[in-house]
Amino acid sequence: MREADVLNELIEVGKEFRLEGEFDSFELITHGNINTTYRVFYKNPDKSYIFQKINTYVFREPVNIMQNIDLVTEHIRQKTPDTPALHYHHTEDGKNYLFTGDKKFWRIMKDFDSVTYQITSDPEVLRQAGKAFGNFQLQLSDFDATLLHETIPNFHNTKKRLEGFFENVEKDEYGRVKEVEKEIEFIRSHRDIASRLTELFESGKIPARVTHNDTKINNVLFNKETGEPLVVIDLDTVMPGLAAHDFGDAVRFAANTAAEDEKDLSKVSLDLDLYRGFTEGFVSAAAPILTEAELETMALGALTIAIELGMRFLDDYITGDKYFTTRFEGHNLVRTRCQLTLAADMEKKMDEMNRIVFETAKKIK
Ligand code: GN1
Ligand code: MG
Repeated sequence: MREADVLNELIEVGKEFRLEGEFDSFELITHGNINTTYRVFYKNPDKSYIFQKINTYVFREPVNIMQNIDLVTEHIRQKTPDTPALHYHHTEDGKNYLFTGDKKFWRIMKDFDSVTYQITSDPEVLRQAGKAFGNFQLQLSDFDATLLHETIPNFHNTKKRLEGFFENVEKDEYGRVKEVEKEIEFIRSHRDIASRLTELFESGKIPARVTHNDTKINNVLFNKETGEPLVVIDLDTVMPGLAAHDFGDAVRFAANTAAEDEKDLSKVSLDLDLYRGFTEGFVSAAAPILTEAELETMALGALTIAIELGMRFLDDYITGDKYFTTRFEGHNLVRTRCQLTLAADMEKKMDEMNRIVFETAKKIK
């Protein structure tokens, strides 16, 4: 889309939400892989907002997302009235979203004066992020999950995703399977271990919780001065899930020594100091609710999500790159290789990863 068209679109959307002041400028935020996000600046008074266009190919029922977010943020607000909370603006007819004539789905969130991290080598940052996601879990531990819409069914049902993936490999609709035999073989040989978490849940050994389900460190906003977490954002996938999913997704993103789409695989590995930082933050914050059986699945959660996401990227690659936003040809394949390399490294470090979880838990109890 041309810059001038984006500008006009944003101005029109801003008007529908009756924002104060005059439109000034905007910047595209490029970290998300699904929705399109802009930071938009207004003047007289000076204020900035986060405008998001929801990807309705991925989120088929976007109104349901907004209902979930309302309920969850309200629950958190009641528990911690003095801490910052997400706030969405409303249109004249009282809705926290806008469906435009051309079927685009928009929402506008209050912007926070904060810092975010894409990648860091500082374990303290991970400890704080762990605290934020552990707390999030704790705050929602008494939330009635039946109130939530399942915005993407079976989102972290790794076993089911694997079934779908191998069906798509059989179909090979885009003729790309021959390029990625090695990656498919890795996933095939890890099918059992990647299904274990789903099976533990299905057999009732670990409980379902209300989880965030997209715990990348860039979904935590930090206070610029104190370095403490301010607020957890991106609540689009808040749904019933497992504690190990939230723990694991955060670890596979933030304790990776490289970016999620690093091409040079020699840079990709799991950093145990970063891992320890996140574990200490998460486990200590969520300690009041985590069961022994859940603690046993934390490291497995990291391995599972790394394999699951590697498989999701590869699935998208072999089915024509329709789901994730790709920024260059073969982007999904680069992402796949990075996640699978990370998974292989985690596998070697599983004993140590488990030990760190238990050492941390012991210190707290
Ligand atoms: C997507 O767009 P973003 O960054 O919020 C994806 C996550 C993946 C992530 C990988 C709804 O999240 O599941 O882990 O990309 N979100 C959805 O970067 O599929
Ligand atoms: Mg997200």
